[in-house]
Amino acid sequence: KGQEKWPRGDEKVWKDGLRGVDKDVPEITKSVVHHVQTSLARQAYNLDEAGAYQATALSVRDNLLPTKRAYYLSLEFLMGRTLDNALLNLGLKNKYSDGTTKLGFNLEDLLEQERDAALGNGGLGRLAACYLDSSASQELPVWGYGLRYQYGIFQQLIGPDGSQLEAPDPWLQHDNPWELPRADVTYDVRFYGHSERIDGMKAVWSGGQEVLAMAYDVMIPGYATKNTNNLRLWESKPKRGFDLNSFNAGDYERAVESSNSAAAITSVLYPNDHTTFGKELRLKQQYFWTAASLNDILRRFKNLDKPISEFPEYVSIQLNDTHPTLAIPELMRILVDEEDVKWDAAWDIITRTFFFTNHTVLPEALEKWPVPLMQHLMREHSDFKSMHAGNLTAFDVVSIFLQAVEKKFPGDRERLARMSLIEEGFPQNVRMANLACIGSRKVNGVAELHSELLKATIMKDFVEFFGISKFFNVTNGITPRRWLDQCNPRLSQLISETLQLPKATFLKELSLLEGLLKHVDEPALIKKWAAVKQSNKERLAHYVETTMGHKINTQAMFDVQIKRLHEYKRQTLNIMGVIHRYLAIKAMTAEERKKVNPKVVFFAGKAAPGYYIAKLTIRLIVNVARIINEDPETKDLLSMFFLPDYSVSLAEILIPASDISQHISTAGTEASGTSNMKFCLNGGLLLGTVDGANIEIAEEVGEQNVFFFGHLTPAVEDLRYQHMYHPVPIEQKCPGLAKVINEVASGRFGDGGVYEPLLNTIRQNDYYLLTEDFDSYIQALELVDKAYQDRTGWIKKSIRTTAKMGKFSSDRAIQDYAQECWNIESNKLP
Ligand code: 9GP
Repeated sequence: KGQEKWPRGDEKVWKDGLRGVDKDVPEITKSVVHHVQTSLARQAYNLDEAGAYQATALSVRDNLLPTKRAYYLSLEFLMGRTLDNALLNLGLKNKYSDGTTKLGFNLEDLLEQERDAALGNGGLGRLAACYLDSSASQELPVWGYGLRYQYGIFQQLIGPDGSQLEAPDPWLQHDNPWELPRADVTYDVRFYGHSERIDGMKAVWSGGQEVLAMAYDVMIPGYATKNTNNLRLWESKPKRGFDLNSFNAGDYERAVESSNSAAAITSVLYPNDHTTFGKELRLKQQYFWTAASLNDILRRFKNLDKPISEFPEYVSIQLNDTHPTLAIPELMRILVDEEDVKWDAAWDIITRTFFFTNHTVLPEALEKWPVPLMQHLMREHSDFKSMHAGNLTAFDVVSIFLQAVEKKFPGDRERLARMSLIEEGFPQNVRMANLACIGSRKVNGVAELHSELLKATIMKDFVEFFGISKFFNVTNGITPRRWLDQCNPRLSQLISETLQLPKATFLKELSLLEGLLKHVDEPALIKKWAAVKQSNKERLAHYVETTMGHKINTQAMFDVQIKRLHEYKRQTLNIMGVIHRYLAIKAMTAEERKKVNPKVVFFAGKAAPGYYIAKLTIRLIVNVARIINEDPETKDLLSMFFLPDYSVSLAEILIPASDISQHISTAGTEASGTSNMKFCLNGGLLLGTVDGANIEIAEEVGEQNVFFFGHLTPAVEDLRYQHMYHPVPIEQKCPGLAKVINEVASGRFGDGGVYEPLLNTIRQNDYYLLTEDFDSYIQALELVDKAYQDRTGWIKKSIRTTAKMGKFSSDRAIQDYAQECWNIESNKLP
């Protein structure tokens, strides 16, 4: 613009370098220009030699820095809202608050405008989001890869009869300022078609459907650092607009058919956790995503100009559950068919690159895919026939692996059948957990108990085959930035004042919270701590009043259970407990009622749309709430709310307000749980079974500060056996629960007949052992009431709980992965 002169060199080279689009610009020029622009923030036209030196040096230094990266492949990233988080991580919240106020807007109101990015079902997706925050905050080179679903997890509405209704979540309806569309980053992905072998080993895959994967980048700002990591989400697009021939022939439907089917791949998130249905579109999503991600990872690796055998020195890939397991055969295909790597060498690369995290031992939640479906969709990978020399496909892993097993355990046919990737049947199925295990260098569970169960159950044969050192544990974690500072700013501030530390210090080193223990008996702290909890309860009460029109007694104890609806999580136990309490209060004299501890019970969570029993549980909760909240005799002592449309944002309001929260899964079924950590970090006490991460939380905070009940994991199998073969009528086994069930069946809370299928799961078989744990559950609730009567004692428990939550920071968890698996180090920025 007039005086802007290009001081040196070729103007076009500078301009192309600045735009970074021209493929002809050499990497080195691009890299120097990049540093001029970003690291130095200088203008090209007035760059002097000193500046050019800096930029050149930074560019050279890039080559010295450890370039290894880890990639976190997750089909779900439950990010929630971004604006508040970005402001806090960047340390800009106060400035923006002032700025927007001057412009006549309240920042807090603007934050409410944002729609949650709800690209996940529950704990698994939220864990991935916490891990991205921790990686960026610790300057670890970890990138996420996922899918950019047009529709996230469905919106939950409650119908007039109390049932869950589902509506789409068009979260991209308005512009999304947090993503950068990258039209320059696209890959072709092929489905169906046929493959032909040439010169023995290599195969060429052609025909079928080709779709385009286009990248959208989501920046992940680290906390109190300039470092920003990237989450790359793929969107599917038609490779060609529409079929002109059909269009010209007047067949408009056919003309757009293939472009519609391409766009459909990333249109919607599957709303199931812990269940798979073997749906073709889901498998297509998985292949589309893993193929695009691997292409991208390989392209970046190739820029390093290293031999392919060194791939694992520069790349680690974490498989978040079995969903990305197709990356294993896909990388095999690429290495053998496209990169000319010999089969054995390729397999060696694979088993040094991948790492697998299992998130559940529930058998129904372990993914299996029908062989015919795979063969149909992914021609090139899925020749499942036995090996014949010179014609190996990616899935010939099956036979080669089984030969090795046979060699180690000769004649053990049952073991072979259990360990095979193929489950026999009609149709045959591919067991994804087995494939993920044999293709990965390490396998981990997500809490101590879960990792032990993994080794003792679904991975037992594999432990015996590979040896124990392949298996390890990383207990889950949560980011204290979102789950303390952002959701509970007053508590964060009080902690900062008490410890006399800036927030940034303990939010980055959570074990410093232990310093609170010194102050636990100080009356001033106890008073302030109680005041923070009270204000959070009022914030929740305000939310309920404005959204549901109910007034809440904020002096009552707040008891919260929020999670996906599932029989193993036993929301049913909770609602049966509430009814039991209601009946008990009804039977009391006025004098007795005076001694009752007033309580408000909150539920929130979504049920998978096809999960009938889970949906029935919601209906029961809503209808019981309608009765007891209107009962003039009891409503001041007991009320209950089902808050619709549970989300990350709603959790941010509920968690800081809880006095007690419930994590009451049948022992051995909840792999870890992460909301338990969030509640405890915010000073809410825990009522739970001896399961998942509850156990480690109790180890940290001391058993005197948690309320445990119920049978232990080793007893569960025997009890189930008893139920199956020596059933005892519920009236005999658990009269208290039988009474509650009879009240529901008799229609006290609306048409009892409706709930029969739910009640029968308890009366018959009782797989999740409610009849076994009910009595001790009720006793535990009584202990909670008793402890709550002593308010000062309760607050001290609350402070002690928060103080001991350092272990559960996702910073620790991500360091465990970085050291145990990925072998990456922080790229400290100046
Ligand atoms: O059910 C587990 C939950 O316990 C755990 O906290 C979470 C994150 O590790 O993963 C859940 N698993 C799944 O959603 C499906 O495997």
